[in-house]
Amino acid sequence: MTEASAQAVGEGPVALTDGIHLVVDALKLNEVKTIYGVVGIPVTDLARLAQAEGIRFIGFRHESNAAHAAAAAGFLTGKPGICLTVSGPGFLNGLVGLANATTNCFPMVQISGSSERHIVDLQRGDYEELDQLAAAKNFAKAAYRIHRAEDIGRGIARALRTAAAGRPGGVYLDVPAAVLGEIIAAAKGEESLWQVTDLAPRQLPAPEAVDRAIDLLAAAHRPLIVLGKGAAYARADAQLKEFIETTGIPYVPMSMAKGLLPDDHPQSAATARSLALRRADVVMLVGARLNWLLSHGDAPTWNPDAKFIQVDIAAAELDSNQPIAAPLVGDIGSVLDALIERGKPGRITAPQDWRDELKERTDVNVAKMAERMAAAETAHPMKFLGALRSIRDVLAEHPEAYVVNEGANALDLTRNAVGMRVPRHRLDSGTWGVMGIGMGYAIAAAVETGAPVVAIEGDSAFGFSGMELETITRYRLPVTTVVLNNGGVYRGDDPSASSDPAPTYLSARHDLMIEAFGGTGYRAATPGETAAALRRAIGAGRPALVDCVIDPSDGTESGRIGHLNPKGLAGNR
Ligand SMILES: Cc1ncc(C[n+]2csc(CCOP(=O)(O)OP(=O)(O)O)c2C)c(N)n1
Ligand SMILES: [Mg+2]
Repeated sequence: MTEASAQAVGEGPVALTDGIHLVVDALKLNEVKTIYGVVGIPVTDLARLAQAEGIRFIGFRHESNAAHAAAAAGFLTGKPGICLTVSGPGFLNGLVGLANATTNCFPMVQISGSSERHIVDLQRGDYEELDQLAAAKNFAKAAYRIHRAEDIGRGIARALRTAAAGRPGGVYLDVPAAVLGEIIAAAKGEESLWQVTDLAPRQLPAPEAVDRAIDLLAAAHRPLIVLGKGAAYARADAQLKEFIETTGIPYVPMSMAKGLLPDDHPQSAATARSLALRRADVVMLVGARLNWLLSHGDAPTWNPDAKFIQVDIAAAELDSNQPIAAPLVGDIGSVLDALIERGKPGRITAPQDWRDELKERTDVNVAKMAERMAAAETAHPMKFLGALRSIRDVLAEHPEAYVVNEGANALDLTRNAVGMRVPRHRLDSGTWGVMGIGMGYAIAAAVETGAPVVAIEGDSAFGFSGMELETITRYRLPVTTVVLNNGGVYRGDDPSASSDPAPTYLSARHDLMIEAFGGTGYRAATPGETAAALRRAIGAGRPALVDCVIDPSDGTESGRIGHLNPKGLAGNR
């Protein structure tokens, strides 16, 4: 029970509590360890009390970054990350992170204070007036509002459950200032709280659905498994490895599924991806969606006769783009258990000629990449691949390090160049291709795991959350930011059409930025300097930034997705 002021009512003093205490008590009861947020009216005392009660409060410079951090915490822990925002604009700033979490299926709850309902709803012009619940509904998995202090326990339970169960996502929880300030009897308050049991219950697939999928895989000439970040989130690492290795089926990991099996695994077809997608006749999607990242399952990226098996917790995902010949609805761990069990003894074996075909292409592509990287080694000014070769080598000494990655070329090239060996150690722009996740994700990875974090950032991408370098240094987090600084969005040498800089041009000494906050800045102009700086920075375990000076002419418009730019009269740019 919360220690609240006592008040004489009737026979004797009655212990009291208020909305702020009840929110903190409910979060503690549900084992929330950290809140990511920005304080102000009406949530400052809430943050203070949470901290006093042993919940870590990480105070950010901008709510967007706090919300991204909560989302990453959700992905990394499997429990909803919590973001706290103030009313109106603070709430709106957080909404990008909430929407991004929902798009990526990360569990998080954005708890926001809000203004007086009787003023907001008549639009009388309150401080930070906004109909937040109505706004959030469009961008969240669900949105709820608490109207009475006695409903705080229910509201938090409902939000946590909705965020984590089934397909995870971002949930909005509106707590008006009046509710935070409402005083009720402490006993009544305590009785109103509960702990959610079995936050994300297992969901087993039907046996006939499992057999249908096994029959398809067993008859396939060129089977392929595609691992999405849902597979990483499912924490079914051992089952995945067993299923893949006993069947011999080649697999392609989506970017955040890298490391589920080590990237140099002999069955990885990551470097023969185009061939694998174009030729596969039976494709099993595991926690991966047929969205734009997989060309919606369409030819010519895919074999038009390919049959799809889809493992997903959300039945509504099936048939969203292509007919799903064998739906496997359930949690990925349970589905894999069933596939392994019912697939015995050896009902599925990937044909050797298909494995050889992919292996041959993989070997060729790996050799090509090694050549390109070696050629970049001596290039001056430094190329992306020159810096990345050094980064790759230093990270190989630290498989425990988390890698955060965003940008265009900085994203595409890092994804291919830097191998991952451990599950759930890579966080990136994800399904939306969003810029601005960098520092928020890095902070969450450091806070939740205590492991070293290396954020590999395009110079434009970094700028979206760059001020959080101060947060990183204030909390002394073991985060090293590497900025691949080619002087702009995509590249830094675009001609300008006026006396202003070109729209894509940027200019910054990021190494000096971190120095202003008390961190260590490095400037690296060669692959050797990059390796030395990164090695020292990770070894020191303190906030650092390596500004890598990259040739401004190195970089492709929009990286690998330039074809998505509208052509119009600009024609064949
Ligand atoms: C929130 C958001 N705003 C804008 C964009 C458009 N965008 C895509 S990549 C990118 C930056 C690319 O430049 P940089 O990070 O320097 O990477 P580079 O290609 O130069 O390595 C931008 C602004 C986006 N994806 N997300
Ligand atoms: Mg750039």
